[in-house]
Amino acid sequence: KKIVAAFAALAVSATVLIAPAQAQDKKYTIALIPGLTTDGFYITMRKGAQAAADALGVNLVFQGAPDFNPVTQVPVLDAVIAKKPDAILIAPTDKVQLVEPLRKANDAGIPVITVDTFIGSGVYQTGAGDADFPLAYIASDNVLGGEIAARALATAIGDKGKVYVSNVKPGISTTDQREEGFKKEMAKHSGITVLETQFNDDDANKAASQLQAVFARNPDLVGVFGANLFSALGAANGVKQAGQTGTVKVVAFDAPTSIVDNINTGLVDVAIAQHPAEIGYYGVVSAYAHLTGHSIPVTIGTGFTIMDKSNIADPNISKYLYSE
Ligand code: T6T
Repeated sequence: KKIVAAFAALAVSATVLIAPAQAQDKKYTIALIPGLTTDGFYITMRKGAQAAADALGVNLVFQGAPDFNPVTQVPVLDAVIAKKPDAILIAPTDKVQLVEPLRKANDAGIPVITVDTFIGSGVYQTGAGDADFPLAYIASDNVLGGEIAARALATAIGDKGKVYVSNVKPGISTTDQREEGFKKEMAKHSGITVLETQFNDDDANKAASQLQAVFARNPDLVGVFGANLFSALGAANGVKQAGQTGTVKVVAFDAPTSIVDNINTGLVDVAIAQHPAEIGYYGVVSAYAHLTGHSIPVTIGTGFTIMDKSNIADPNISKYLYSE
């Protein structure tokens, strides 16, 4: 009898122990909406997000548009909101145009965290402005990235000559900040002239033609900063097509696998790899922490890895190349 009673007591305490654990067993669904689906940067971000989702038992939904454009991203966002996920991670494709569409998510009680890009000023949860409602912003320090790019290009061109920025379009927080950081740093280099920025709409072919047009107008062009993956690939192709490999120096933001060849052949001097997997990982962790009652930092800054001929063969460096 005594033994039976002991078992009964054990069963009761076991129930007590198990009950709260079961309450936390809710399977959360977190949606990740990238800037576009066919970009190694966001493909890598998804992998990091999936790793965190697997570790936490979260259901991750990845849904995006095929191009980097608010006109195609907003309907995707609306469709995601209609499915009522527990949280939304999103790389907004425009600082202003995504504010009202994201407010709908927030008004529907869906927590919003922006990854890579931000809306408004990017300073959230302050009560200031009309776009401070996202809970957190997780991204590279893009102003710093632009400064790093400028210093690398200045070194590559011996601190003198004409350069320009190949950029996507105005209104994107990341690429605007990279250009800002680049120009801020270049203002300290009196021998360098920064020509007018060329906007390519995230189209590498357009970036390549623009390089050739700028070079035709400025045969003394010595460098270009490609402010994102497609801008950089396009600008580098333009340099190659113009037969200027090694003469017109290229500093690239982002690190698709093709950058390895471009670095090894001397077409690209330096590539600044972001850590998109880290952004995705901490995006999911932050959303989960919030959903389970924990406070989260309002900004999380992720790092860079600088790649050039001297280190690109090192596995500790090449592991930061983006997935395809
Ligand atoms: O550079 C990344 C990202 O940080 C930016 O917001 C948009 O372009 C990329 O996705 C690269 O194509």
